[in-house]
Amino acid sequence: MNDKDIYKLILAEHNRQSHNLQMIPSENHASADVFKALGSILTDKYSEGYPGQRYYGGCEVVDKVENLARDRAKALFGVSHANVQPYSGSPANSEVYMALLDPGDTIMGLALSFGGHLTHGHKVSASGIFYRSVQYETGSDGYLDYDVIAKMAQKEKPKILVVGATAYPRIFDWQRLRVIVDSVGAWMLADVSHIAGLIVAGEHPSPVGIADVVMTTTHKTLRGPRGAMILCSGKPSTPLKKVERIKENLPTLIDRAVFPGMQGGPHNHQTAAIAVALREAAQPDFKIYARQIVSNAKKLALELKARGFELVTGGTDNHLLLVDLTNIGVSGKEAEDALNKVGITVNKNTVPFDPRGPFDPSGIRLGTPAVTSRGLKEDDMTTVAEWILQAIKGRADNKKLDLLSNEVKKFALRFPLPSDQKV
Ligand code: DSN
Repeated sequence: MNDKDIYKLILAEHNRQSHNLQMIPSENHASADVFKALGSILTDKYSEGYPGQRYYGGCEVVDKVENLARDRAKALFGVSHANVQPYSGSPANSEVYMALLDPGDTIMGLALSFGGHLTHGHKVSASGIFYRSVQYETGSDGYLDYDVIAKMAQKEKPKILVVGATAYPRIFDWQRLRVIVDSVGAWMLADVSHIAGLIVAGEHPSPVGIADVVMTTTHKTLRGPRGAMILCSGKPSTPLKKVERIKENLPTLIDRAVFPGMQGGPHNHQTAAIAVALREAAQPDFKIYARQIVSNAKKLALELKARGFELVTGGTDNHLLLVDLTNIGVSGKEAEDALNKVGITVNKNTVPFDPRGPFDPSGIRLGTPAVTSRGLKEDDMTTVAEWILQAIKGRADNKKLDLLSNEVKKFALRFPLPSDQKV
């Protein structure tokens, strides 16, 4: 690479990732094939529009790429329509709102400080600025309280109920949520970005066939490139005729909101890399991988609890753990910093009813997708839990943190990143 400045930084990031354990639950390690597609010549091509209906010439190859990605998405998730063009999750959610709502309509989503997402109606995001937003919370036990959600829906009459989270360690009862949505005649959007890989592997119930629209990013448990997809069922797109906002028109409404509503040219290198990841996720060993993510998370939960850590909801059903550090007497930021020093990368996070602010909240969020991609198993979670305890306890002792950091590095290097593994 001629640009030595960027080359050095890429190497530095490669070293950081391979010397450390990445335990931010929304991160993962994509395969060498995904990287190859991302770094390909497809990045040079403009192709506004959809396969067979483009505003540019020379799209015969990228049409095939996009069709392959769409077909693989449809087969993997069991839907009849997939839009694979969203640049990432936040634009994808905005596109769903644009498809189904008018400005000022009511969005009801899980509050960010209770594990939701900015784009589920948080007041400083477009979803909270251009729409009327009402936010539900979890109960004091950290679980969603479906009765409370039902009552709020009756009172607020949302036009769309958004279900999904970035820090919720339990499964979603999609059927129960559908009953709530139907009782007020709203749309239901399932944002499964965090759990998509678990869903396709059968490790978490699927909202397909229950929610009206399913949105997922492609780089979390699904282990692809950064990107997103919007999935639904209904009749295929029709040419420029105006269409009503009814279920059977969902594909047309979504496609028009993505392009030309929100986006211009699709990122064809990203689309190709999504197709690669979807093929990988359809292989039998992906099921084993997803089962191991959950198994590792459950083991880590047990080991942390045995060391005195309190977990929101007491444990996990999925890939992530939310640790409330109040009883340990350390803040989320202090814990994140201490763990960063020893090479365990996590992120500070609010816990339900957090008395502290988001810049220095009471908790940390931990996840197992990335370390499972490197091959860590249940027994390794015991080692990791002990390091977490030692790093937090010894946070003021730089000598101790250095020793721990060497141990973590030695251990981490035994598990090469998937993109470095010989296949
Ligand atoms: N920022 C992502 C996460 O960390 O969960 C969600 O977009």
